[in-house]
Amino acid sequence: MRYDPMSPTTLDMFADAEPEQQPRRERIGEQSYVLRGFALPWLEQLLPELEAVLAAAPFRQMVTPGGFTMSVALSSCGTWGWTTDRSGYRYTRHDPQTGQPWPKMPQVFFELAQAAAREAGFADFVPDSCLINRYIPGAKMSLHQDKDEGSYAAPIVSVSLGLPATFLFGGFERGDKSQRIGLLHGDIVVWGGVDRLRYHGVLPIKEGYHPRLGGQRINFTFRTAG
Ligand code: MD3
Ligand code: FE
Repeated sequence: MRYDPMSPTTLDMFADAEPEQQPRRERIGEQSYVLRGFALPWLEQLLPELEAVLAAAPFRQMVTPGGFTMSVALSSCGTWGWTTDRSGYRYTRHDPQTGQPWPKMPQVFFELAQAAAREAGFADFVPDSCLINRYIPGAKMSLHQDKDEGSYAAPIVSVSLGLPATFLFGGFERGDKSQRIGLLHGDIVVWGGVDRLRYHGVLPIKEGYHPRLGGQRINFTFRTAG
């Protein structure tokens, strides 16, 4: 850093600090952003609501159409819940395990997703589905596209909690080179527009212990499905 006798000390202090600072908003694609720590101020409101949703619709491991049991356990809230079984992937209004409608999306979930979408340039995001994924160490999600929604006009908002993950952000074909993006507790990723159909996945979660969530990673995926 060049010494500048004309610069006030206070401004110099910020000029020095800036390159060290983790940017709050990282652009990872044309219309994709990581919002570092965005969910942290919301956490103590989110967790009790998460408990209530899971009491009504507990995590369960689902089977893919190919007959494989997913390593990630799932639940949902909102009007539409994503499910899979031997007959295919789809959104349903009812939890197939209880026969009950999926739990209502807590207001604070909706508000967080909408605030994050706005921060990434997507005004008025109205999610009607929140998929809740639980990863224990070793669990992963193979490269895939999210193609089960009625329209691709809306963005997708993903909230990471608990153990860290390495997210794979690929291209438009399975074989395209993918970026590896580290996601920590409280980070939010928003994808939309031209990036909406990019391949993505999650590498196997490493053993660890998170002081607030224990030995797991929980991800909320907000979508407009209906
Ligand atoms: C990139 N879950 O449930 S959403 C999923 O960490 C899923 O559990 C991820 O992928 C997880 O389908 C987080 C990641 C995501 C969603 C949609 C995208 C990434 C995307 C659309 C385009 C590009
Ligand atoms: Fe996905």
